[in-house]
Amino acid sequence: MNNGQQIIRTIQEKERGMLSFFEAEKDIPFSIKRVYYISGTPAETIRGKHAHKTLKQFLFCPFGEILVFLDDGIREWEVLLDAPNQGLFVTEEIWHEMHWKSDGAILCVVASDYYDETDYIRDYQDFLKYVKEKKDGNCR
Ligand code: T46
Repeated sequence: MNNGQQIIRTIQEKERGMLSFFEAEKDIPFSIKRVYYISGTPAETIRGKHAHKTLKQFLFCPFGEILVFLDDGIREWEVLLDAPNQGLFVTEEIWHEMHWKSDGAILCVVASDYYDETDYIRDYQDFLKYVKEKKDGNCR
């Protein structure tokens, strides 16, 4: 099962720590148009709770622990981001919620497009309706 998890290339040195990196086109299967990050978030905070109609994103957590719940309208799964060398692709039409498991965990995101509020589906019932209509449309 492809759950979106991706190892980020990392160089670990005993004394100097870890250097992780990814490169546009080589590691990320979309053009990166935006980078954002979320900081200063207390443990127990839940963010997200939406899906995107077209946006593709790559999430990673270089510090702390964040549990991400994902739902494509048919199946649900979760991915724990708890190491700097772990990333997660969240493609379009995936309901996602991020649960902060540690104080101040940092969520970094690279995205395939600029910020556009009209790309968000923020109501879960609307999301289920949207994916069902898309699926029924594709079956015709
Ligand atoms: C997502 C998850 C992983 C902007 O003005 N520009 C931006 O680039 C972003 C990302 C947000 N905003 C504004 C929109 C809201 O007024 O920042 C405010 C907070 O955004 P939101 O409540 O959507 O934040 P999260 O943490 O629930 O979701 C964010 C991203 O918005 C979303 O695309 O997939 O992180």
